[in-house]
Amino acid sequence: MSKRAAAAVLAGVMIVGLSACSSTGGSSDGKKPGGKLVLGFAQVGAESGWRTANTKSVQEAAKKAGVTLKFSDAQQKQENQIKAIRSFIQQKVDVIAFSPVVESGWDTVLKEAKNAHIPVILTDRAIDSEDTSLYATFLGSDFVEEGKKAGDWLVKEYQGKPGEVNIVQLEGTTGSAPANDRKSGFADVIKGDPKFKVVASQTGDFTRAKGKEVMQAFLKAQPEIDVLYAHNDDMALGAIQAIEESGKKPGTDIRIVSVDGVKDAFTAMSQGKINFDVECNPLLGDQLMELAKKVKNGEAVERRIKTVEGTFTPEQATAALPTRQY
Ligand code: GYE
Repeated sequence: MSKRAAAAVLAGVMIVGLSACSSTGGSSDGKKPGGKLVLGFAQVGAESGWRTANTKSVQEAAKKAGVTLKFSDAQQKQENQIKAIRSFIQQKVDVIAFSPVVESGWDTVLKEAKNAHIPVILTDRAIDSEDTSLYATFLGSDFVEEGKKAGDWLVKEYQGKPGEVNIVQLEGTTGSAPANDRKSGFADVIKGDPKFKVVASQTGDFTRAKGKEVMQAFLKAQPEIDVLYAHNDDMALGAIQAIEESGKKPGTDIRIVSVDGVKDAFTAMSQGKINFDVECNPLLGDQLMELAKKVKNGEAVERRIKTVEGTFTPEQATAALPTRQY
């Protein structure tokens, strides 16, 4: 990160920190006496279309629910997220919610939240801590299932067709739950048939720019690529540019399966450039606000709340495009 960006993050954390004095203790209805429920939300960053939709959903839902939202953007860095969570603890927010950049390394800061009696909600991404008392609930998708859906499509697509299928994989952020799980779910399904070969697999950090860059490297190093499996749409969209610039036709010369289901990917599908998209729902805001109120009130909540999602063929994506929200 540049010094300027680092200073901006620090300034953001400090501004959030300064408003600490206005917080007072909570009351039993989940609100400050005479005030609103204060939710500290530590977001991953702004790396993808999915993330932008998720942020908007959380911000709009907070407004609607009368929740005061303290929002922090970690720019995909765990250390920034830890700083933001510490700052929320200092400010004595009522509830902390966050979408962990990576799965490991959260115990210390979450113990601090626990000691301060501030309930924590995981949204979107999980952590791998054995101490499940460190968070009240986890709201988000089943990423292993998403990887399996991508694999199932591939198996069906190549059923009865002879010859090897060379696959390149664009992985999400290293160490993140969606990257780990989408990779393992997919691998589990395709391992049943030796004709499927993952010939190259590398992280594109969930961004278009990196997706393009890594796909360019794949195209140079791999003489035969049949399929691209991208862990999110933004990387697939970046890779499409690389494929086109190399003189190949995305969706035809190289078949593409991706995850998320954002509008830009649906547009690419309607143009025949992506062959299958596994949906991952970013619209978690309303459910998050409801959960925040409940955990603040000490009400019981389910430990794991899975979002309901489907899959899209190009025909289905084209039909859904006019009304797609994100
Ligand atoms: O798929 C990707 C984003 O955690 C589910 O993060 C989320 C993932 C999503 O950057 O586009």
